[in-house]
Amino acid sequence: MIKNNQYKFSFGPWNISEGYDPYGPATRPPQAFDWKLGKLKEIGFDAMMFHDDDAIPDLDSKSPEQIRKGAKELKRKLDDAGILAEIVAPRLWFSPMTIDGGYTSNDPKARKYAIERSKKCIDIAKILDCSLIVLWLAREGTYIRESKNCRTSTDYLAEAIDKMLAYDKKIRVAIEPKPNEPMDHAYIPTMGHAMAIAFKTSDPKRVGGLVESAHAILAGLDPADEMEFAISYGKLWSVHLNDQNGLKFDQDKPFGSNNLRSAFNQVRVLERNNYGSKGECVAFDVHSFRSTKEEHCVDHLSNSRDTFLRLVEKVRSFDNAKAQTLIADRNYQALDQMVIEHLLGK
Ligand code: XLS
Ligand code: MG
Repeated sequence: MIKNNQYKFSFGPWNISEGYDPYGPATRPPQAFDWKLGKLKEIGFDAMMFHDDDAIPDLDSKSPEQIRKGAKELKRKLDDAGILAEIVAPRLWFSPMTIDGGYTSNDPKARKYAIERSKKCIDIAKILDCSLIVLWLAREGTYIRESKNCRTSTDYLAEAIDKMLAYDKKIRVAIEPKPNEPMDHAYIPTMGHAMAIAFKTSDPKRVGGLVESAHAILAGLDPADEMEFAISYGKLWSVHLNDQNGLKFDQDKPFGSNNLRSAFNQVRVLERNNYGSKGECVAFDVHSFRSTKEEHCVDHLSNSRDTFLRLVEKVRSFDNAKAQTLIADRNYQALDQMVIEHLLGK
């Protein structure tokens, strides 16, 4: 394990997964939550991310009292392990109520469900001492563009966020944009959309973004630029580092697995903007390859962390003065080669 005393690392229970895909069953046995929490600590992570129902399974069938009790038990477990809860995200894409979307469903009952569920998510976050609510807007879009109206949907989204902000004055909402999958067309596909909708809400200061590398790549964008764009608004509140081989299904490959230079540039952006200095975590939203054996089922996480820390060293040892001279001389040819040689380690 590489030593680290600057960054706080995080992952979610779903990142230790069983290997099923739409074409075949699981290839590894499920691991219990306590086992995952133990591993998280063992491999040098500091925080855990949660969906509301990772924290409280079968959330929809539980009473407020059961939810409170479950969240308190979880908080005790996290405290005993010395682990923070980084984010809580409402999982709005599993329920039969959200088949046509949550906040943007055409059915008012479904929209109401989505808000109620988001409030439960906030209740859980509060008990976990976590103020960051993440919205990955999975089904807020459609397969059939004529079925929904972008203007109405944008209003619905801003109204839903407003209701969350009003429900608890301490929370902040970070939108995790993704252009597609599960939907054909998703609303809020990029960080630009996320920043714009923040300014449509009643309290823009409390609405920001989370960049997932793979989602930016799926939108045909550069993850490092998506991050620094949000940073320029003071709104990059988390990152989901991973990798993605072009325009395919969401692959969630280990960080740097596909494009080391892009990974270097993502770390470079985080480093030069002091990311983490306000408590932001570096989260890895990565999955094991389906072929991974049980005994290697957390290696994608520890490898991503190691790659990140190795790249921090690469960023710090990059000769910025020399790069500036080449930039002043418009010698981008030499700059390009300089980056390649630096990454190759000569
Ligand atoms: C899916 C998302 C999801 C979020 C959390 O594509 O990355 O895992 O990060 O809801
Ligand atoms: Mg993610």
